Amino acid sequence: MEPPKNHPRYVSLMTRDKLVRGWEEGLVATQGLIAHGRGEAFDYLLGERTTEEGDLAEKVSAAMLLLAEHPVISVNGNVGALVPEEIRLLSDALDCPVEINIFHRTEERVSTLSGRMRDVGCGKVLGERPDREIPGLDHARAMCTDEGIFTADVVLVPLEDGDRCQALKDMGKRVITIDLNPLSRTARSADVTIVDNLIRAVPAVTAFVRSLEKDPHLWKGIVEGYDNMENLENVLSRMVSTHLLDSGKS
Ligand code: PTJ
Repeated sequence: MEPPKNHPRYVSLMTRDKLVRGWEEGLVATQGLIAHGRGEAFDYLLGERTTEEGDLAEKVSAAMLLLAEHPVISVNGNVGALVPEEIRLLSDALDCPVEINIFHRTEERVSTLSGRMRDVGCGKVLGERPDREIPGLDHARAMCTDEGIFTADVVLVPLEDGDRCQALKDMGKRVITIDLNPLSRTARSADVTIVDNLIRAVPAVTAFVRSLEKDPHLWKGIVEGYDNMENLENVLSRMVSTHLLDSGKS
Protein backbone atom coordinates (compact mmCIF):
# COMPACT_ATOMS: atom_id res chain seq x y z
CA MET A 1 0.00 0.00 0.00
CA GLU A 2 1.40 3.38 -1.02
CA PRO A 3 1.63 5.98 1.79
CA PRO A 4 -0.17 9.31 1.25
CA LYS A 5 2.02 11.86 -0.55
CA ASN A 6 1.83 14.22 2.43
CA HIS A 7 3.28 11.62 4.79
CA PRO A 8 6.38 13.23 6.38
CA ARG A 9 8.48 10.19 5.47
CA TYR A 10 6.94 9.59 2.02
CA VAL A 11 10.22 9.61 0.08
CA SER A 12 11.92 7.35 2.59
CA LEU A 13 9.05 4.85 2.51
CA MET A 14 8.92 4.82 -1.30
CA THR A 15 12.70 4.32 -1.42
CA ARG A 16 12.34 1.27 0.83
CA ASP A 17 9.71 -0.14 -1.54
CA LYS A 18 12.02 0.39 -4.50
CA LEU A 19 14.81 -1.44 -2.73
CA VAL A 20 12.54 -4.35 -1.81
CA ARG A 21 11.42 -4.60 -5.46
CA GLY A 22 15.11 -4.61 -6.43
CA TRP A 23 15.70 -7.45 -4.00
CA GLU A 24 12.74 -9.40 -5.44
CA GLU A 25 14.20 -8.91 -8.93
CA GLY A 26 17.58 -10.24 -7.84
CA LEU A 27 19.45 -6.92 -8.08
CA VAL A 28 19.93 -6.27 -4.37
CA ALA A 29 21.81 -8.54 -1.96
CA THR A 30 19.85 -9.42 1.18
CA GLN A 31 22.63 -7.64 3.07
CA GLY A 32 21.84 -4.57 0.97
CA LEU A 33 18.51 -4.22 2.79
CA ILE A 34 20.36 -4.13 6.11
CA ALA A 35 22.94 -1.67 4.78
CA HIS A 36 20.13 0.61 3.64
CA GLY A 37 18.67 0.59 7.16
CA ARG A 38 21.96 1.85 8.52
CA GLY A 39 22.01 4.55 5.88
CA GLU A 40 18.44 5.59 6.75
CA ALA A 41 19.40 6.14 10.38
CA PHE A 42 22.15 8.58 9.40
CA ASP A 43 19.90 10.25 6.84
CA TYR A 44 17.34 10.79 9.60
CA LEU A 45 20.00 12.63 11.59
CA LEU A 46 20.66 14.85 8.59
CA GLY A 47 16.97 15.71 8.37
CA GLU A 48 16.78 13.73 5.08
CA ARG A 49 18.16 16.64 3.08
CA THR A 50 21.38 17.68 1.42
CA THR A 51 23.51 19.65 3.85
CA GLU A 52 26.10 22.34 3.06
CA GLU A 53 28.80 19.68 3.52
CA GLY A 54 27.03 17.30 1.12
CA ASP A 55 26.65 20.08 -1.43
CA LEU A 56 30.35 20.95 -1.19
CA ALA A 57 31.44 17.31 -1.61
CA GLU A 58 29.10 16.96 -4.59
CA LYS A 59 30.67 19.99 -6.28
CA VAL A 60 34.23 18.76 -5.57
CA SER A 61 33.30 15.30 -6.90
CA ALA A 62 32.01 16.82 -10.12
CA ALA A 63 35.23 18.82 -10.59
CA MET A 64 37.39 15.75 -9.82
CA LEU A 65 35.43 13.62 -12.28
CA LEU A 66 35.73 16.33 -14.95
CA LEU A 67 39.50 16.49 -14.38
CA ALA A 68 39.86 12.71 -14.67
CA GLU A 69 41.34 11.14 -17.78
CA HIS A 70 39.59 7.85 -17.25
CA PRO A 71 36.72 8.08 -14.74
CA VAL A 72 34.61 5.00 -13.97
CA ILE A 73 31.36 4.68 -12.01
CA SER A 74 31.04 1.52 -9.93
CA VAL A 75 27.54 0.05 -9.58
CA ASN A 76 26.41 -2.37 -6.86
CA GLY A 77 23.00 -3.82 -6.05
CA ASN A 78 21.64 -0.88 -4.04
CA VAL A 79 22.78 1.58 -6.69
CA GLY A 80 21.28 -0.48 -9.54
CA ALA A 81 17.95 -0.69 -7.73
CA LEU A 82 17.66 2.88 -6.45
CA VAL A 83 19.29 5.15 -9.05
CA PRO A 84 19.92 3.36 -12.38
CA GLU A 85 18.58 6.19 -14.59
CA GLU A 86 20.42 8.80 -12.52
CA ILE A 87 23.69 6.87 -12.95
CA ARG A 88 23.07 6.67 -16.69
CA LEU A 89 22.64 10.47 -16.81
CA LEU A 90 25.91 10.95 -14.91
CA SER A 91 27.80 8.52 -17.14
CA ASP A 92 26.41 10.34 -20.20
CA ALA A 93 27.53 13.70 -18.78
CA LEU A 94 31.05 12.35 -18.20
CA ASP A 95 31.08 10.05 -21.23
CA CYS A 96 32.42 7.29 -19.00
CA PRO A 97 31.70 3.59 -18.46
CA VAL A 98 29.89 2.02 -15.53
CA GLU A 99 31.26 -1.19 -14.04
CA ILE A 100 29.24 -3.71 -12.08
CA ASN A 101 31.37 -4.27 -9.00
CA ILE A 102 29.60 -6.12 -6.22
CA PHE A 103 30.60 -7.23 -2.78
CA HIS A 104 28.36 -10.31 -2.48
CA ARG A 105 29.29 -11.57 -5.90
CA THR A 106 27.26 -14.07 -7.90
CA GLU A 107 27.45 -14.23 -11.68
CA GLU A 108 23.65 -14.11 -11.80
CA ARG A 109 23.51 -10.79 -9.93
CA VAL A 110 26.27 -9.34 -12.10
CA SER A 111 24.27 -10.28 -15.17
CA THR A 112 20.93 -8.98 -13.77
CA LEU A 113 22.55 -5.68 -12.81
CA SER A 114 24.26 -5.34 -16.19
CA GLY A 115 20.89 -5.92 -17.86
CA ARG A 116 19.26 -3.24 -15.70
CA MET A 117 21.93 -0.68 -16.58
CA ARG A 118 21.64 -1.49 -20.30
CA ASP A 119 17.83 -1.28 -20.08
CA VAL A 120 18.07 2.29 -18.79
CA GLY A 121 20.33 3.22 -21.70
CA CYS A 122 23.90 2.92 -20.37
CA GLY A 123 26.17 2.70 -23.39
CA LYS A 124 29.16 1.02 -21.78
CA VAL A 125 28.51 -1.51 -19.02
CA LEU A 126 31.58 -3.43 -17.82
CA GLY A 127 32.03 -6.15 -15.22
CA GLU A 128 30.60 -9.32 -16.74
CA ARG A 129 33.97 -10.51 -17.99
CA PRO A 130 36.49 -9.50 -15.34
CA ASP A 131 40.09 -9.88 -16.50
CA ARG A 132 41.98 -8.20 -13.66
CA GLU A 133 42.18 -8.29 -9.88
CA ILE A 134 42.55 -5.44 -7.40
CA PRO A 135 45.72 -6.32 -5.40
CA GLY A 136 45.28 -7.16 -1.73
CA LEU A 137 41.70 -8.48 -1.85
CA ASP A 138 40.37 -12.03 -1.98
CA HIS A 139 39.49 -13.28 -5.46
CA ALA A 140 35.70 -12.65 -5.57
CA ARG A 141 35.99 -9.11 -4.24
CA ALA A 142 39.04 -8.28 -6.29
CA MET A 143 37.55 -8.95 -9.72
CA CYS A 144 37.42 -6.01 -12.09
CA THR A 145 38.09 -5.15 -15.71
CA ASP A 146 41.18 -3.76 -17.34
CA GLU A 147 39.07 -1.43 -19.45
CA GLY A 148 37.30 -0.07 -16.37
CA ILE A 149 38.22 0.09 -12.71
CA PHE A 150 41.72 -1.40 -13.04
CA THR A 151 43.01 1.44 -15.25
CA ALA A 152 40.71 4.22 -14.00
CA ASP A 153 42.34 7.27 -12.43
CA VAL A 154 39.17 8.39 -10.61
CA VAL A 155 36.51 5.95 -9.40
CA LEU A 156 33.09 6.83 -8.02
CA VAL A 157 32.19 3.97 -5.68
CA PRO A 158 28.89 4.60 -3.88
CA LEU A 159 28.26 2.49 -0.73
CA GLU A 160 31.66 0.84 -0.89
CA ASP A 161 33.23 -1.65 1.48
CA GLY A 162 36.14 -0.23 3.52
CA ASP A 163 38.74 -2.78 2.41
CA ARG A 164 37.99 -2.25 -1.25
CA CYS A 165 38.06 1.51 -0.89
CA GLN A 166 41.51 1.27 0.72
CA ALA A 167 42.71 -1.20 -1.93
CA LEU A 168 41.70 1.24 -4.69
CA LYS A 169 43.54 4.03 -2.88
CA ASP A 170 46.60 1.78 -2.58
CA MET A 171 46.53 1.43 -6.37
CA GLY A 172 46.98 5.20 -6.57
CA LYS A 173 43.46 6.04 -7.65
CA ARG A 174 41.39 8.94 -6.48
CA VAL A 175 38.28 7.58 -4.83
CA ILE A 176 34.95 9.34 -4.46
CA THR A 177 32.31 7.66 -2.35
CA ILE A 178 28.71 8.31 -1.37
CA ASP A 179 28.13 7.13 2.19
CA LEU A 180 25.68 8.45 4.76
CA ASN A 181 27.88 7.21 7.59
CA PRO A 182 30.66 9.77 8.13
CA LEU A 183 32.40 7.36 10.52
CA SER A 184 32.72 4.41 8.15
CA ARG A 185 36.19 3.27 7.09
CA THR A 186 35.21 4.02 3.51
CA ALA A 187 34.13 7.55 4.39
CA ARG A 188 37.42 8.15 6.16
CA SER A 189 39.70 6.68 3.52
CA ALA A 190 38.14 8.14 0.35
CA ASP A 191 39.46 11.35 -1.21
CA VAL A 192 35.95 12.77 -1.33
CA THR A 193 33.07 11.46 0.76
CA ILE A 194 29.60 12.64 -0.09
CA VAL A 195 27.59 12.22 3.11
CA ASP A 196 24.20 12.35 1.47
CA ASN A 197 21.58 9.88 0.33
CA LEU A 198 22.36 8.21 -2.97
CA ILE A 199 18.99 9.32 -4.30
CA ARG A 200 19.88 13.01 -3.82
CA ALA A 201 23.65 12.79 -4.33
CA VAL A 202 23.83 11.28 -7.82
CA PRO A 203 21.53 13.88 -9.49
CA ALA A 204 23.35 16.63 -7.58
CA VAL A 205 26.77 15.53 -8.90
CA THR A 206 25.35 15.40 -12.44
CA ALA A 207 23.93 18.91 -12.07
CA PHE A 208 27.37 20.17 -10.96
CA VAL A 209 29.07 18.38 -13.88
CA ARG A 210 26.65 20.08 -16.27
CA SER A 211 27.12 23.51 -14.72
CA LEU A 212 30.95 23.24 -14.50
CA GLU A 213 31.68 21.51 -17.80
CA LYS A 214 32.11 24.78 -19.69
CA ASP A 215 34.52 26.26 -17.11
CA PRO A 216 37.61 23.98 -17.02
CA HIS A 217 39.70 26.76 -15.47
CA LEU A 218 37.65 26.36 -12.25
CA TRP A 219 38.06 22.59 -11.74
CA LYS A 220 41.54 22.42 -10.23
CA GLY A 221 40.89 25.17 -7.68
CA ILE A 222 37.68 23.49 -6.50
CA VAL A 223 39.48 20.18 -5.90
CA GLU A 224 42.65 21.62 -4.36
CA GLY A 225 40.84 23.73 -1.78
CA TYR A 226 38.97 20.75 -0.36
CA ASP A 227 39.72 18.94 2.91
CA ASN A 228 37.72 15.70 3.23
CA MET A 229 38.40 15.12 6.96
CA GLU A 230 37.32 18.65 7.79
CA ASN A 231 34.12 18.20 5.81
CA LEU A 232 33.43 14.91 7.63
CA GLU A 233 33.95 16.56 11.02
CA ASN A 234 31.55 19.33 10.04
CA VAL A 235 28.81 16.98 8.91
CA LEU A 236 29.24 14.86 12.04
CA SER A 237 28.82 17.95 14.22
CA ARG A 238 25.70 18.80 12.29
CA MET A 239 24.29 15.32 12.94
CA VAL A 240 24.74 15.56 16.69
CA SER A 241 23.55 19.15 17.05
CA THR A 242 20.34 19.60 18.99
CA HIS A 243 18.39 21.64 16.42
CA LEU A 244 17.25 18.33 14.99
CA LEU A 245 15.12 17.74 18.08
CA ASP A 246 12.66 20.23 16.59
CA SER A 247 12.24 18.43 13.27
CA GLY A 248 9.36 16.29 14.63
CA LYS A 249 9.42 13.45 12.08
CA SER A 250 8.60 9.90 13.03
O1 PTJ B 1 25.41 -5.22 -4.00
P1 PTJ B 1 26.61 -5.65 -3.21
O2 PTJ B 1 26.80 -7.12 -3.17
O3 PTJ B 1 27.87 -4.96 -3.69
O4 PTJ B 1 26.41 -5.18 -1.69
C1 PTJ B 1 26.16 -3.83 -1.38
C2 PTJ B 1 26.27 -3.56 0.13
C3 PTJ B 1 25.76 -2.15 0.38
C4 PTJ B 1 25.42 -4.57 0.89
C5 PTJ B 1 27.75 -3.71 0.55
O5 PTJ B 1 28.56 -2.85 -0.19
C6 PTJ B 1 27.94 -3.46 2.03
O6 PTJ B 1 27.89 -4.36 2.86
O7 PTJ B 1 28.14 -2.19 2.36
P2 PTJ B 1 28.39 -1.70 3.88
O8 PTJ B 1 29.79 -2.03 4.26
O9 PTJ B 1 27.26 -2.10 4.76
O10 PTJ B 1 28.34 -0.13 3.69
C7 PTJ B 1 27.23 0.51 3.18
C8 PTJ B 1 27.29 1.97 3.62
O11 PTJ B 1 26.38 2.69 2.82
C9 PTJ B 1 26.88 2.18 5.09
O12 PTJ B 1 27.82 3.04 5.72
C10 PTJ B 1 25.52 2.88 5.00
O13 PTJ B 1 25.38 3.85 6.01
C11 PTJ B 1 25.60 3.56 3.64
N1 PTJ B 1 24.30 3.69 2.95
C12 PTJ B 1 23.27 2.82 2.94
N2 PTJ B 1 22.26 3.27 2.18
C13 PTJ B 1 22.67 4.45 1.66
C14 PTJ B 1 23.98 4.72 2.15
N3 PTJ B 1 24.66 5.82 1.81
C15 PTJ B 1 24.06 6.68 0.95
N4 PTJ B 1 22.82 6.50 0.46
C16 PTJ B 1 22.09 5.40 0.77
N5 PTJ B 1 20.87 5.23 0.26
